[in-house]
Amino acid sequence: MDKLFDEQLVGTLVEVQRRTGIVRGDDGSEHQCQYSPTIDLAGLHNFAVGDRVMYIVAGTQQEAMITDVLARTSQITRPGPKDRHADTLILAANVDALVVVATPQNPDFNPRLVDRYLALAEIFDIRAIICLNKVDLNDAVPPELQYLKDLGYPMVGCSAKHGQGMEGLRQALSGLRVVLSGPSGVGKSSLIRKLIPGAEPGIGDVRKGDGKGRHTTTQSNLYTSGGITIIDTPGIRELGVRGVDKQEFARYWRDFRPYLDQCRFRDCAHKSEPDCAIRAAVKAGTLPEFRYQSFLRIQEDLED
Ligand SMILES: Nc1nc2c(ncn2[C@@H]2O[C@H](COP(=O)(O)OP(=O)(O)O)[C@@H](O)[C@H]2O)c(=O)[nH]1
Ligand SMILES: [Mg+2]
Ligand SMILES: [Zn+2]
Repeated sequence: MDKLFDEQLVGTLVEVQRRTGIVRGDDGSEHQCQYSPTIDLAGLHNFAVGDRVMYIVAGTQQEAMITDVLARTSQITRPGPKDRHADTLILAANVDALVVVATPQNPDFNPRLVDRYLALAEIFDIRAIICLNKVDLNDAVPPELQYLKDLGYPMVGCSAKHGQGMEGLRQALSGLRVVLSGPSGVGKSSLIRKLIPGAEPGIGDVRKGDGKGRHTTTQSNLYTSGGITIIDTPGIRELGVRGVDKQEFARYWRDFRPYLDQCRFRDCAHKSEPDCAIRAAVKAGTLPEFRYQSFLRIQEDLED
């Protein structure tokens, strides 16, 4: 007997393709759905992996379809092409934490990049967790990371290759939906493979049915295993700090906040202004030079 009304279900978008999206229902079943043309994405910019959606499953009368998108609790965004500022791209939706992956060596430890991702997490208003991978190569914690840990950013040391610290990382990520960030080569894909058995990060999901991997690097995927959910999104490397008000930028540096009201000028850029509380704190050694240098470098990229 035909149902009079199609039952709308709630699920999570685990893969976004051009004309269809794969929705995982709360019962674990997956459905390849069309997007209903009636959905108004204006405020949401685009469908993103991690979105909570309403959908109807395929029936005799119609194909499976996403009928609505629920409001996001958070989103990781990337500015569109430089000449098209308005085109913000949502890389991942409803993310609990940004994991900032760094290495002591191979590639060399780069505090500037760590600071950049930490600032992005503050901008997106999601928590950050620092992951020092490849501790098998060198188990000394860089002093900059120790400083950031003391500031309150959780830090876990591990080795995706040899297994040290992986249990600690699992515990730190347990119950969270995370995105791994960091430059190429720090071990993001290796960590995902370790945390999510069967995941093939960077080459698309392996569908259960046919077992064929989709060999594309542009698509994002959502993986879940043992209470950890990871959204693997290739665009994460191009994350740039743009679209942020230059005047407000210093607020995203957690350790700068206590000083910001003490600069002589309200619109102090903390560069060469007299009586700048930030520069005074750096000079006095209360704020570390590396944080200030990261700040200047990234602030420079922002438009006035
Ligand atoms: N020694 C060591 N090498 C690792 C570790 N994790 C990853 N690698 C290696 O680092 C290289 C880059 O790893 P990959 O996961 O592709 O990094 P991604 O670019 O961040 O995704 C590969 O050759 C990995 O085998 C680790 O914990 N220790
Ligand atoms: Mg990778
Ligand atoms: Zn100042």
